[in-house]
Amino acid sequence: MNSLRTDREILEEISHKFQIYGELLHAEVCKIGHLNETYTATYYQAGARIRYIHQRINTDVFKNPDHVMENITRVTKHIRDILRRESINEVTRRTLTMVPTREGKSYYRDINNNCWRTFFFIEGTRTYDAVINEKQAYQAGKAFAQFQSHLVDLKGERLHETIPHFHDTRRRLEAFHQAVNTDPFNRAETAKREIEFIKKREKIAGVILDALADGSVPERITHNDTKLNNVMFDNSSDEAMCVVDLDTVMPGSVLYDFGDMVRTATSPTFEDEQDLSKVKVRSSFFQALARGYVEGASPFLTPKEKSLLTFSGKLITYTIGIRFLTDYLLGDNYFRVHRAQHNLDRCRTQLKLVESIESKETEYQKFIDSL
Ligand code: GN1
Ligand code: MG
Repeated sequence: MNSLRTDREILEEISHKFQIYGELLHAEVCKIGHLNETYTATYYQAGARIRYIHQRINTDVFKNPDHVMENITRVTKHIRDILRRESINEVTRRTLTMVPTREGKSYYRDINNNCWRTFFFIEGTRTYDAVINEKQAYQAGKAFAQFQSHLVDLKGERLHETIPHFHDTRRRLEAFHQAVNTDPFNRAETAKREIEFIKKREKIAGVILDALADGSVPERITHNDTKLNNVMFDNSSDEAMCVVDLDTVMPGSVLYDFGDMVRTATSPTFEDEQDLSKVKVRSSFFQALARGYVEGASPFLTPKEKSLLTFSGKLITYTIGIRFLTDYLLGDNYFRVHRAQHNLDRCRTQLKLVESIESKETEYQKFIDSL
């Protein structure tokens, strides 16, 4: 049966479908992200070892892989053109490079309807699941700001919405309420405090949505998944080289991007830390991140956007907390889990971070205003 094929067999097949002509030596699962399946594959090609990333797109989440790949193709080409025009060195370490299939397509659909795509592996870089020093927070802020800035002048049709209403906190709350009310796995009892916490703060849900709707915050092309571990840092200089995971690049608000950086680049902990006493936004990291972001985004950032940056950190963290809890209540179908209550643990860290931001919100925003 096909479903029983080993990773090796699957990757052997995949390896002949892309414009890679060497022999596959070995491949490893790359434990990154909660959704797609990612492999690092080493080939022997023209006398050298060369690595690629093969990735199976999660089509339950990304229902239209053509749209995802069209967006990524346009965006990476646009960035590559800018970097070349500016004579920046190491362009293929600074933006993702897709390897097309032998038929010239952006992805390969296998006999089981799995969709596979391939990128150059960016050598000499690494990712962090938790931030270690302020310089990294600064670098991450700057890297995502630059990414947004590169896309300000992308011409042509509006990008596809690869996941409609992705950061729509109101809709996320509706789904949450439904999960609490139906409680199909009888888990609500174990999350009483978290449910209350979320209900108490519902009024913040519409702030950015309303501002987008009335035009006071502009729609822009944004990354939408700006977790710290979507930044590749150079092994020796620790410079942020490249931002990856471009599946959700689509029209949105830069505020959500900044918010997700606050969520992931200011606490010393992993997203699923169980000791909540360790989970907190540290001021010096927040400041470094904000400095990097505002420096990079100042050419386009409006005063209104700037005034909502701290709030957006709270809002997106709250929103992701809601999503983890909803998934927990509904039986963990969306985010990959590795232990019992994993999504509940993830929700708890998010809510702890929300509290942590709340306690310093005015101070943090004052700092941003001073930049
Ligand atoms: C998912 O799996 P990953 O790291 O690409 C999710 C994000 C969440 C994140 C939480 C498409 O991202 O929205 O913030 O998990 N991506 C999608 O870690 O839902
Ligand atoms: Mg992602």
